[in-house]
Amino acid sequence: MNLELFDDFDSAPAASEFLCEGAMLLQRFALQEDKAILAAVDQVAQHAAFRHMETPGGLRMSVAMTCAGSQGWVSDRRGYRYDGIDPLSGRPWPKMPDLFLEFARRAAAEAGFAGFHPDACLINRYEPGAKLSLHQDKDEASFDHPIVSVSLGMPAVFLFGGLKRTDPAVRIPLMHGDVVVWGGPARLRYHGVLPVKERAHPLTGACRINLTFRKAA
Ligand code: MD6
Ligand code: FE
Repeated sequence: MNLELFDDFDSAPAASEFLCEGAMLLQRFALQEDKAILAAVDQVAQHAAFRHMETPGGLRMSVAMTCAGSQGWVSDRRGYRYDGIDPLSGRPWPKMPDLFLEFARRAAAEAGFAGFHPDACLINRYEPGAKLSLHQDKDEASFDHPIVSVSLGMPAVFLFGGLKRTDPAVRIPLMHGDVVVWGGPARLRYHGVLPVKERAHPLTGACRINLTFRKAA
């Protein structure tokens, strides 16, 4: 085999990997749609700009965020929550693009969660050095629905822990086009992203875009 073929960012074949009961890594599942998804992200960001939210403790998050859908995730001095209104514009968040809905539904089904219909898409933008500390996704009204997470652009190392903060975490490299689906008994596992290293990607430059689809309300 010519290993140089796989030296490139996006040339390895699609594959899926079982992470634990309820969690799957679908490698390069978003590759065919990468440009269309990134174009839709640009559209969303024209109406709801990327911003660095404040944590309840008053720290500026290193990751810049925006949202699409009838619900958006918000963090400020009052805490974390979902809200139908973008606090920056005072208007509803941009509608979820049909492409997003269809893609999230298909990825969830591939991982064994049929009938997923998200109402929130949180879009994270990482510049070199940006990170996400270990956390649980628990602001949603019900944990009966999975989360679908799409990684585009610069690679990152995903930390995947257990149900307690102190449980050991494994390190999972996430490359352009990779999708993680997460639900059932894995839904409340702690996870995070290590500081992203600079390694410019042809489509995004020195940035990583992550979309997470959720059923929030
Ligand atoms: C990220 N992702 O990959 C951040 N949450 O940039 C998340 O926080 C996340 O990837 C729940 C399920 C999958 C995820
Ligand atoms: Fe998360």
